[in-house]
Amino acid sequence: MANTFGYGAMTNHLADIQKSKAIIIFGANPAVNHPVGFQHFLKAKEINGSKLIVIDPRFTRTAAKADMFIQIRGGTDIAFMYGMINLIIENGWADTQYINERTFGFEEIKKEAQKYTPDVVANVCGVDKKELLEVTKLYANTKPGTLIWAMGLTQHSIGTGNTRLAPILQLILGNIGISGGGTNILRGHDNVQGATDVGCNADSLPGYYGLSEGAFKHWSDVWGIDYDWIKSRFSPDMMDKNGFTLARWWQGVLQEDDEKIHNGKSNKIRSMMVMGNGIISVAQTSKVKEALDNLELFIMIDPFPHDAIAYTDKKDGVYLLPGTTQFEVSGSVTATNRSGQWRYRVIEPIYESKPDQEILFALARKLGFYEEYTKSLYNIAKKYNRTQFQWPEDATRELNIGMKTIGLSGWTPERLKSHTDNWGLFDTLTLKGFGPMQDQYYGLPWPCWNQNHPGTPNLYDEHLPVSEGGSGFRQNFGLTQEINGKTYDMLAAKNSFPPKSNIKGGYPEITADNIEKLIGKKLSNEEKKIVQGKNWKTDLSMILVNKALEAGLCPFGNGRARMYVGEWIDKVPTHREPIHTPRPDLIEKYPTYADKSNHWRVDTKYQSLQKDYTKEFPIQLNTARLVTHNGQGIEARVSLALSEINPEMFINLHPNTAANLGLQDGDMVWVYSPEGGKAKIKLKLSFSIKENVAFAPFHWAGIFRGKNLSQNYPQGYIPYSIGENINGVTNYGYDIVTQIPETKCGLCRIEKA
Ligand SMILES: Nc1nc2c(c(=O)[nH]1)N[C@H]1C(S)=C(S)[C@@H](COP(=O)(O)OP(=O)(O)OC[C@H]3O[C@@H](n4cnc5c(=O)[nH]c(N)nc54)[C@H](O)[C@@H]3O)O[C@H]1N2
Ligand SMILES: Nc1nc2c(c(=O)[nH]1)N[C@H]1C(S)=C(S)[C@@H](COP(=O)(O)OP(=O)(O)OC[C@H]3O[C@@H](n4cnc5c(=O)[nH]c(N)nc54)[C@H](O)[C@@H]3O)O[C@H]1N2
Ligand SMILES: [Mo]
Repeated sequence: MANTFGYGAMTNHLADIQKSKAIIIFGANPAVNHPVGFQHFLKAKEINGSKLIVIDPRFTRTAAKADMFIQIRGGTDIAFMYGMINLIIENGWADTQYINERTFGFEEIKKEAQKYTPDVVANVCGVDKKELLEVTKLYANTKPGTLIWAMGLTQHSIGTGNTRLAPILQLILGNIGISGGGTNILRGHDNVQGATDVGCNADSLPGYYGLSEGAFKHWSDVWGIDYDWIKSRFSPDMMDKNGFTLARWWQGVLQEDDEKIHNGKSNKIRSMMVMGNGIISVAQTSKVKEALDNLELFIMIDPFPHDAIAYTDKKDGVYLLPGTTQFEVSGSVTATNRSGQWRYRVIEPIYESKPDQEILFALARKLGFYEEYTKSLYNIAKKYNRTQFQWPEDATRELNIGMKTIGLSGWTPERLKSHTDNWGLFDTLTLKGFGPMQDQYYGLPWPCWNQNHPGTPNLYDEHLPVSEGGSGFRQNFGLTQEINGKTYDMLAAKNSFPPKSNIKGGYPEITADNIEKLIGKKLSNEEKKIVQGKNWKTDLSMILVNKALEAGLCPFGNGRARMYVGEWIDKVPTHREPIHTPRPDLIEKYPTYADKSNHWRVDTKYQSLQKDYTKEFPIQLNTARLVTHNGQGIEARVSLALSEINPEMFINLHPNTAANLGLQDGDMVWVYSPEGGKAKIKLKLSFSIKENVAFAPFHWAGIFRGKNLSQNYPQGYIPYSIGENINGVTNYGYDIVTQIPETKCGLCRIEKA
């Protein structure tokens, strides 16, 4: 299933934020969710005099540290960013040279931005137009500026549009590819970057290769197994299709409504194995519960007693296998800034718990494909004259062989270990190493092209040679593109290239066919034979990558960043009202998408659901995190100490809203959703949100529609703190590309219980 919550990567690194002169945060609360990383924001302010700007519907702990805080209406960031872009262009604050040399599609963005005059933005976003002007003036004129986002931008039906427009704003200001700049997406779980990179997504093989025949052939090559064998494992029409996502897998079990499933011959999902996910942490948990009840087999592999056990009424075919924690395993993980870390095991697995990979190996044996599953590991062992593979080192070596796209060939276990071992020999501000670690960046942030490459501290930086971590933009989208019949060059302009480049301008990605011309040298006949028909992504010999680097060229070429995507529904990012909007008067002007059939194997509703709900459901519901709890919450709610700090589920309302509803602080209230969900929660009054907005954390479970489920946990394993799960009331609504749930932006009604 897709990692529904994964979005992008940091272009720069956390310490690099200290070099920013302006920091603008859209929909992230690092003081709470990245409290260690937040030290870099505070240092930027205190040491570098940086200005901190926070755009959030809620006055957060991060906002409390801001120089400027704009309390935006949830779900309207596109309108706000276009408002900024419009003012930037009008006032001549755009970096025209950068736009001309390194980007594509600016004129189309300009056209869309012109619609967002300060008056329009004030109306759509619920902000003062003076605030928009002040923020824009400050941010556009204080450089370098870094743009930070996290879940406040992504968890929307227009999440993809949000995450396209934020980098576009940075491109227009020339803020990408410089130290102190960039778009820095603060990632979620430990190793979520690594999990995305290795392909825990339903739309790609490892390394973002996709699901094409070429992608399968590449990985067959890496794994040393027959492409035809892999092909034989799929029904013919499903091999290249996206899978289900975590957000909507339940639709693959339930078939009772008008949203069809498109799962080929297999039809319904009958069993599910969950490894390291809370499962009821997505919207529509009553549907999740129904789907769990209807599975034939449900297996959870987790170090803790999973809340989903309490949720389902299923009596048999439910298994909880004791998994290990990160302290009982070792291996490489990827940090939020793309740097690798080697993690050593702290203790042996305790009691009867087993590391995840042992469970997977045992399963592969039972299912009869252990040999194919481990073939590449045994092939690597052979190269080292061993009869057994070495876990986890050989798994990392497999990534070195296969993951060209993001440049993991330089991440050998030996190098990663030496970074962890010599942790104290790196500069904490620049990541540069000293002594034996000289000429390397801490953790070899990817792309780390080969075993001599130092890693890439900041992406797309044309101030450094490629061999020292520099590059232009990826040349991914063809040599030319058309807009309204006019053809545009997709290679970077003549003057735009990193130092020491053999080509003084843009060039395509490296292939066997173009390499001699680009590097200005001949390959030997033998080299030619080896790389024939390959490109830099599929050439396991490393000849193409190494030769490119020697000529100062980047394997992925030197192209233009794309602001306009002709083949997408929103060719440029487009503001659309949330499906459940508190401003139904704006639906006509900013309608949501047409319903989408076969969206990650299920039909998904947009326009057919969008209408005026505000009479019955007048309050906008925002959900997010607390510092003491984590994710679905089981890890913290089985801790007595953490449970004591934040012992109970709550929902916030502004005192005026509460008073209008006849409610006071401490009342138990029923929260109702348009989809028929309800939850009984304690009311806490707060000035951190505007009137007619509610805020709730999503960390609780164990009470469902007022009913205590604690007898359903295994004996002796009832969490210290249980409560209603707010995802019982978060609304239907999913992103048009990734299908992430619209959990930041629904509607509800609140009544005294
Ligand atoms: N203590 C703790 N730390 C965590 C986690 C945890 O559960 N607990 N979870 C980890 C994970 S998995 C993740 S993904 C990260 C998430 O890190 P963050 O994204 O920082 O997490 P949230 O608190 O969910 O949301 C951030 C902010 O988005 C705001 N927001 C909501 N809607 C909008 C909107 O439409 N526009 C704008 N501009 N802002 C909006 C919310 O009010 C909230 O303040 O945190 C990680 N760190
Ligand atoms: N309303 C609302 N809903 C949300 C969000 C929101 O902001 N609002 N945020 C969303 C986001 S960004 C996320 S990431 C999800 C988070 O939701 P989940 O991913 O469901 O949250 P976690 O509680 O982190 O679940 C991780 C599970 O993995 C287990 N685990 C830890 N280490 C290991 C290991 O090594 N092996 C195995 N097998 N298991 C392990 C933990 O015990 C835990 O049960 O919630 C999403 N849901
Ligand atoms: Mo997350």
